[in-house]
Amino acid sequence: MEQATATIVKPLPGHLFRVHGASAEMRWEAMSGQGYHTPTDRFFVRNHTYTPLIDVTTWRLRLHGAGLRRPRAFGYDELRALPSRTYDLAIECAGNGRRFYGTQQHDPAPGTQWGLGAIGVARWRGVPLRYLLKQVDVLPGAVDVLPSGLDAPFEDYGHVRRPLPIEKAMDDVLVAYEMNGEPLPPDHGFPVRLVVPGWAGIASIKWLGDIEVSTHELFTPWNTVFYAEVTTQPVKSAFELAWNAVLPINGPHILHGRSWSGRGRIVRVEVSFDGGLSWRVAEHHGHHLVGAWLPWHIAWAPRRAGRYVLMARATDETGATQPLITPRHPSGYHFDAVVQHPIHVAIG
Ligand SMILES: Nc1nc2c(c(=O)[nH]1)N[C@H]1C(S)=C(S)[C@@H](COP(=O)(O)O)O[C@H]1N2
Ligand SMILES: [Mo]
Repeated sequence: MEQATATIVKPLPGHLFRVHGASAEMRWEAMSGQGYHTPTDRFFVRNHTYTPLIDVTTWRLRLHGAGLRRPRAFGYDELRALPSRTYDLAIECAGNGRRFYGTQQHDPAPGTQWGLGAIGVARWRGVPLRYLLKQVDVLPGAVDVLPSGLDAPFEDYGHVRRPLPIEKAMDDVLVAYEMNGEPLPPDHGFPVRLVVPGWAGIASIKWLGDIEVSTHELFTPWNTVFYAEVTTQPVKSAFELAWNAVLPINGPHILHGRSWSGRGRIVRVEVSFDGGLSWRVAEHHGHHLVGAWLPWHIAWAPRRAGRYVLMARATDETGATQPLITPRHPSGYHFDAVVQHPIHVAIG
C-alpha cells in the first residue's frame, strides 16, 4: 500500500530551501513578496524517515479504542463528503531556531540545526476532529487520542505517533486533506494529516492511518523520549531577508518580516538596527489570525555602509515577549530569543 521514496518528493531548489538530511527548511528570503500564506513549493518538510506514496483507493482512516462506542473506518471519499472547515494555520517544528543555541548563545543543542525556517502558514481544509469523533460516539471516559502515521517506523520506536489529550482533540484540531487549495502533497501528509493549532509540529501527524481513543493516559516515544512536555509554541520573529543579505545604501528600505506565537495574537513588534540599543515599533495592517502569523514592515535608511545586526522582538496578547537569551533546553526546543540577523549595507 505504501511505496518508499528518496526522503522528500518535491524539488528542493537551493534558493528556497536549506536541506538537513531527510528534512528541509525554508529560506526566509523566499517569503519576500509573498502573500499571507507560505506557497507549498517552499513550505518546510520535517520527516523522521521518508515521504511515503500512499494509494488512496485502499487507504482507510481507522478509529478505534476503548474510548469510543462505534469503531469504524473512513475511506478518502467518505471523509471528503463530511462537512468541512477551512483555516489558516501555522505548523512549526519545536526545534525551529535550534541553531541559535549554538551560534548565538554558545551552547549548542543536538538535533537538526534549523535556522528560523521550520515554520509555514497554509490554508488547510478538512474535517474538524471533533466532528469525526462524534461519528464514532466518544465516551465520557475518553482521555487520550492517539494518531499514527503510515510512514516507515522510525528506528526501533515504531510508527510516528503522539497522544493528544481529549480536550485538545475536541477543541480546534483539523483532519486536513487540502493545503493551499490543492489535495495535500505527498511530503505534507497525503492523503490526510492532522493540523493542531498552536502546538509543536510533531502533534500534526502526517499520513494518518489510525486514531485510537483511550480511557487512560497513553505514552509513546513522542511524548516521553522526544518532545516530552512540549505543547504550545513560544513567540518568534523573522525578517524576510537572506542571512548576510546585502542592501544598497541609498534607501530608505522597507524591511518586511513576520511574527507568531502558539499562545495568541501578536500585539506589538519592535525592531532594532543598532544591536538592541534602541527599538522602533514596526507597522502592520490587518490582523493576526490566531494560530498563524502577523506580517509587518518597517522603513530604514542606513547612514553608513558596513555590517549591521537586525533584531525583531514581538509580544503576544498574553504579554509574552521574546527575551534576549533563551534558557538552555536539553533538546534544543523552543528557541524564542531575539535572533541577531546579520546584513551588509553596500555603497551604491
Ligand atoms: N507521520 C509523521 N508525521 C509527522 C512527522 C513525521 O516524520 N511523520 N514529522 C512531524 C514533525 S516533527 C513536524 S515539525 C511536522 C512537519 O510538517 P511538514 O513536513 O508538513 O512541514 O510534521 C509532523 N508530523
Ligand atoms: Mo518537528
